Amino acid sequence: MPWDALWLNAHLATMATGRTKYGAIRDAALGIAGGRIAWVGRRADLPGRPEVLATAVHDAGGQWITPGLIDCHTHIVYGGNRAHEFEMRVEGASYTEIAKAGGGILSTVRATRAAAEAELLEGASRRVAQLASEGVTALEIKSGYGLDRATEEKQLRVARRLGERFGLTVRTTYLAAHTLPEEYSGRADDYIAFVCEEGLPQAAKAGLIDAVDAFLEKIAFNEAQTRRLFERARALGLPVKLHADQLSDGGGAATAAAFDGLSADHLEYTSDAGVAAMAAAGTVAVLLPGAFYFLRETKLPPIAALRRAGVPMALSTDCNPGSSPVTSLLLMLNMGCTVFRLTAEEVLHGVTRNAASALGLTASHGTLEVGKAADFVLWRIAGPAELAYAVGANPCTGVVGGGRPRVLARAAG
Ligand code: DI6
Ligand code: FE
Repeated sequence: MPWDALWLNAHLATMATGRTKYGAIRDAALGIAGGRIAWVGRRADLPGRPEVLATAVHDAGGQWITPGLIDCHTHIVYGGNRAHEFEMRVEGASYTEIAKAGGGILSTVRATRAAAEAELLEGASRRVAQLASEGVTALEIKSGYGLDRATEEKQLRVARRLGERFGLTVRTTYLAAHTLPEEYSGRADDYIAFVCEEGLPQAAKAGLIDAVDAFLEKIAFNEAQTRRLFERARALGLPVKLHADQLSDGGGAATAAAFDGLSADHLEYTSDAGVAAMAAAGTVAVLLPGAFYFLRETKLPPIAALRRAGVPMALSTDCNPGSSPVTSLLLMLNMGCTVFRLTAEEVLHGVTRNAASALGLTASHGTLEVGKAADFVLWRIAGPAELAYAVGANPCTGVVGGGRPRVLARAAG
């Protein structure tokens, strides 16, 4: 018996490059074995009778199957929330003003330092359950609300535990260069030295880091500080990514590209030169419509230029308490289309194939192709565009992760 399971009576959005939109195959079959995809194609082309080919045969009832969705940029592990700052902002204060007044990221740093590890795990679990209920099977989780050794590592340990608890693929990103902690006030270079010489190598040694990120911005770190950190990361064999050009053009896209960055993220203020550098380096553009919307930004990222240059575009929630308290990747598909003017096919590539690329997971994730992880989602829809179309709907009826059916945990709140 070659395969463990086979799905029949399904339409596949494989998201693989091919002749059809969405890499679609209608009236298809999908076989899996040993946690990997073993066969993808038209039902009519199956090499034998289903019962002979697989131990378990499932009827998908005419539903669509996509690859497991990938949320490639989250800060989902944090203490407290920032509803009070939202209240201030809607009454007129700006994000930058709140940050300068000691609020913003630093208020979440205080809450995250104070929270016990179990408390962080429970808080983040509610949010991760929400993402998983919409078909997310892999996500990236950043540190960056600790800014000291113990708390950064606490966040990263929670990230790893979330992966185990939910059976999800989790990629961790070390973001100690998120903002300057209060105890280093006026000494940003000293803080970067601490991060490079102690925080980063020690957390890496503990096996907690898959990639390194920084916030290159006027209210955070400058280019020289970012480069110093990236040099250290690359010397340790770790890939980099960057919060780039979110609130102003700091040359972030080009800086990420110069270090063969997996991705440059946000990009609202990225210049043509930054786009060209990303295209040359193969750096993925991670677009975050939730943050754009939530901060009521008006300057759109250079979507047309990215498209023209052939830069792969991914899309993510940026789930965080300050600028994007978003736990719906499906909502990001809709906003990617309505707010950023991406096509329905582009946004779906953005949470599958290109999101895998932003995490260095291209070989194993992001498309329905033989040899890749058996991570996929069943949807009660008439076509893939429906995933980007409806707001607040969740047509997910089943998830398979690593070849195993998932219980869809609906979040308590
Ligand atoms: N950019 C963002 O949008 C988040 N971090 C960053 O560097 C915001 C994080 C926060 O406000 O807590
Ligand atoms: Fe972010």
